[in-house]
Amino acid sequence: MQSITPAVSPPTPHHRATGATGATGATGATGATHFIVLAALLVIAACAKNEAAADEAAAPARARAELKATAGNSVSGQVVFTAVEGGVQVVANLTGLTPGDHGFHVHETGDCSAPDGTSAGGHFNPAGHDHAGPDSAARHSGDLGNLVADADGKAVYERLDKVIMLGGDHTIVGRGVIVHAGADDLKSQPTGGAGKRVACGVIEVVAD
Ligand SMILES: [Cu+2]
Ligand SMILES: [Zn+2]
Repeated sequence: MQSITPAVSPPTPHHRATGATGATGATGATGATHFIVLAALLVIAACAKNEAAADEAAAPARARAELKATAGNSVSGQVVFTAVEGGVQVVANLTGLTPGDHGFHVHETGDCSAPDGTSAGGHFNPAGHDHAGPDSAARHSGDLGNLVADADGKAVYERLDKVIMLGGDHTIVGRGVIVHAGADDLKSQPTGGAGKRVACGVIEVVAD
């Protein structure tokens, strides 16, 4: 603050002198204005830098969800989310599925207490987009498409996703992961018509 005070005060005494000093006063005022604008920009830049640092500090490198079967089902497994260059690597391994496609999403609420998994709420959608496939430009953040189970009911899913985030306002940490009984058609609103929820898990940070 010491450096700002002298830059603002000098023009004042010059105004008391003859008419010729009007220009001097104006120049001094302009200089002071520039200085204040510059100082304000520096403060704004410093704040932005601090916010970015806070976001980085808050974003974990890895998160995981242990999926457990909802009532009447035997699906279980694990989903791991790892921060990588360009996005988040999603790797899921599930067993106990019926062969074929199964809708696979991050849901809004990390609550699997309801026997049918409905306590996890709807698809996580912080940007207010329509439901879509994982590669659509506009989609729910939680739209991860389908798991594909083989004849033995096992599914392995791997995807580098550029939408979901492990930190910041739109973090998926603390939210739910749901696997559905049927296929996500990637277009029906608001859930892709994927049917009942057969497994549910809560996304938690993995300690290093
Ligand atoms: Cu879902
Ligand atoms: Zn969706």
